[in-house]
Amino acid sequence: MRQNQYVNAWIREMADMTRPDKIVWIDGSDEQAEALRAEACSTGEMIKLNQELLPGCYLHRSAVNDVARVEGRTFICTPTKEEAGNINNWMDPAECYAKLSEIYKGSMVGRTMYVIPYSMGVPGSPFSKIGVELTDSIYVVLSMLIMTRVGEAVMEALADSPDFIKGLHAKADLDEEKRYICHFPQDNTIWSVNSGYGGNVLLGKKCFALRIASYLGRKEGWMAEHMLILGIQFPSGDVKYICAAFPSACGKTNLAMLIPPEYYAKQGYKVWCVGDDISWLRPGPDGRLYAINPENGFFGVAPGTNAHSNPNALASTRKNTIFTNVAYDIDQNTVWWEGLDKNPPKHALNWKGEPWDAADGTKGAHPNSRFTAPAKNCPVISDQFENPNGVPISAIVFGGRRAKTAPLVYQSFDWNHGTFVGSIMASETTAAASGAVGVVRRDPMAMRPFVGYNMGDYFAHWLEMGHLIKNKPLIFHVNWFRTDDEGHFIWPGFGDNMRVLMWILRRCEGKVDARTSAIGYLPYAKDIEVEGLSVGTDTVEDLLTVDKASWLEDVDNIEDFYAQIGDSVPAELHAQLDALKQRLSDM
Ligand code: OXD
Ligand code: MN
Repeated sequence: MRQNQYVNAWIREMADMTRPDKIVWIDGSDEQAEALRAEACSTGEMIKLNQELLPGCYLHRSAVNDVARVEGRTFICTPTKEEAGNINNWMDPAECYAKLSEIYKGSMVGRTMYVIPYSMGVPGSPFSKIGVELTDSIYVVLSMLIMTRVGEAVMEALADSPDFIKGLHAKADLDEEKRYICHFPQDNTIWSVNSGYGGNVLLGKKCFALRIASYLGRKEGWMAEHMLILGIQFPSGDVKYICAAFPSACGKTNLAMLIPPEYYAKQGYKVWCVGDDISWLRPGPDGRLYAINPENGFFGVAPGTNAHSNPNALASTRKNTIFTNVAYDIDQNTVWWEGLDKNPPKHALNWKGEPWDAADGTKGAHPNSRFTAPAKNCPVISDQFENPNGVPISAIVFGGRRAKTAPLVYQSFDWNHGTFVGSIMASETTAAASGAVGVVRRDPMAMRPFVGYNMGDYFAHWLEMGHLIKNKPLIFHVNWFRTDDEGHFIWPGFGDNMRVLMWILRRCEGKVDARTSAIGYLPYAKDIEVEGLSVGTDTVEDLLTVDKASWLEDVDNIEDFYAQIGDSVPAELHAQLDALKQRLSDM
């Protein structure tokens, strides 16, 4: 493989610290991957599943204390605390390097260090960026082979440049007390230690493609966002693209792969998935905003994925997929999770690898159990998925899980107001998460855990991008999660969310009127298509109401949140908040 002096020098330095027995370069070949799979199976790190039912599929279990991202142990190590801001955890870079060096020291003795050259985005695309991850985990290697583009072509694209993101991962002894996920944006460096859970160790994903990339985007005039990308194809063949940001557990993967309701399907509408989690966006030569999905696979939550909720995601997992922390069906040598179907295996192991009987009331799969599946498996993957120039974005959609406050959909007045709408995004905690139910967590642009610098400066960058994009997408907010007095969801959701997306696209084309409200433009209920739905236009009307009292309460909560972010919140957003308050008072 082509060598690069900067990569080599850095590997030497990291190997001097971690002291692996061997260093192995990952070339992206099937032969090498197959040998690593065999090795992982021989040590018990992975289980080869039934190759007739699930060809190329494997099961992996992470340590019981290591099953999710650890926000409390995730740090942004900028030279000053102010650059990281009040929402991020901050550590002084020198202190962090020193502290983690102690943990890394000798941690790979008796182990192999794998060198994974990878590209986020198609190698050679103007959007793409290169990373090299060093890891002592075969699971990480095999997962990165699914989630990113790995191997020779990447080193060719890097050529003699020093411009790559350096990621070091060591499992060490998986000690939670010494678990750290640290980012050094000024050094293009990520250090992750004492974890084996995907979100903490597949460094191309949240660490690079969101935290480091958001920092680079600000410096270089583009955006890294926690957004899915989908295309809606009209009967004419024309495709319009939408980016959408939702906090974790609000159905991003489901929306990204939605199945059109019959009403649209029979007219010839189709939906294509470009990405389910991350978008990199930059203005194109025609002044529009273009997006790529920098990833090459889906790292989806398994529980709840089924033939009704998301048949396309389920189909994506039927080959060449790694399942993590799901239940194991011993008789069939397959996997199972809550919500897959109503037939839990009779003879099974739970996600911890213990004998498990569904009748005892415990969970077979961990609620955050995952599948790592190649994007190309998805039956509705877009033919633009590999387009190096990305797809033009007509609309940006923000969303949250709100039982009462947010209406089904509204449109922002303009880009600055849309930035404000993104900045006040929020979700209410559900019974599925630990802690109190119904507590509002503000999650601006769904980026709260993922902005690699000061949140207020991130807002300023959004406002600045408004000047750089000549033909701006329109910005909307949706809420699929309003509930009735008994706590039942009112809107049917899933594929029927397309009905709302269609209103959004008609707004983008100037084909439908809207009414001005205190919070933005609201649809006329009659303009949301309800044919074939169990809910009618009256219910849609209810879903579009704006309750003054709950919004004023929300304004107080937003004021507190802005205060928490501090002085970096742009004056423009304070002005937007004041204007909202005024409009609500005038209601
Ligand atoms: C994810 C997340 O894993 O947002 O995508 O937590
Ligand atoms: Mn995500």
